[in-house]
Amino acid sequence: MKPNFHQPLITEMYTADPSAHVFEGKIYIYPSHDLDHDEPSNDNGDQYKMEDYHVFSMDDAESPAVDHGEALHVRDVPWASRQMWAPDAAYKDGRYFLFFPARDHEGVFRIGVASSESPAGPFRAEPQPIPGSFSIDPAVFVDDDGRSYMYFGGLWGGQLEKWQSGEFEAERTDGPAPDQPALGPRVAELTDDLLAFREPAAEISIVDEAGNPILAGDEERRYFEGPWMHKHNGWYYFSYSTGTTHKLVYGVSRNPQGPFTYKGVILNPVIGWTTHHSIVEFDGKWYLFYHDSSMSEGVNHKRCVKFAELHYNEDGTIRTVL
Ligand code: FUB
Repeated sequence: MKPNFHQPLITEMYTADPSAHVFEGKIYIYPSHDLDHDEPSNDNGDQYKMEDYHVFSMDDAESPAVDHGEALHVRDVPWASRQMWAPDAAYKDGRYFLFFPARDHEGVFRIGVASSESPAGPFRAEPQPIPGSFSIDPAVFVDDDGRSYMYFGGLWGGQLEKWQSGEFEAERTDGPAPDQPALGPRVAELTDDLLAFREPAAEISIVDEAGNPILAGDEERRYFEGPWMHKHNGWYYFSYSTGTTHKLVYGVSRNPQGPFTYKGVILNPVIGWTTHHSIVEFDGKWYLFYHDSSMSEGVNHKRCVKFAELHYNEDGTIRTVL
């Protein structure tokens, strides 16, 4: 059946955090696979108990999303113990790579890589997480010049606050004071084989039009989780979720590592607490892939992937998706 904008694309299971890419002439979607359970929720995100990934593809924007089956399971990742959260994928030199966060055997979120000859998987995981990786929500961007970058990081259950000193502090939950610059997402350039960071990850700065850092208390604009990078007319668009205010917003820069100047809202709050997205160009049109919790009538950890067309204004700003 032809999919409709803002309607669940995948109805046979709960899915979230869709990372969409065009591979081999099709739209491939790499979502989280939400488990259907009714256990209680908390601010640490323990209800997001995901164990595996399925990959989906659409022949074009008018075709249904086809499930290619289980692409990777936590039991096949030696270093991971639980919570296979929001993944992303990339293509380089004839191989496809799946990047995913999970808790290691000490309960610390790390980011792993798995690879395959096919965009649909199955993917074979590296035995160790990426050295120097931490927190959640990897998004990998391969630039026109062949250089690749991973963006990542998430507050609260995503553990970013625990890394403020550069070391993991298990008990630390406080972020910067409201009048201080917000905690930034991280970026690291990847090695040519996409299996490692070239250098330690750096903190990204997001600033307002006057060049002042967005403050931790500015919950309408500060970074929370779910980064995505895309390029349009020579500008780098860094988009993300504001978490507690449930928006998808973005900033732009001439440099893939920022600083990014805050520009506006891509999507207003949807049904459910989390909001997480990707942006992809297919056949000359741009699409926003996102999720909400409408299919479960509002259960935060039972989400469904949706998509809609995305439009730019003449000045390059993004029109809020309605
Ligand atoms: O799916 C689990 C977590 O919820 C993701 O990592 C976050 O971005 C949020 O969508």
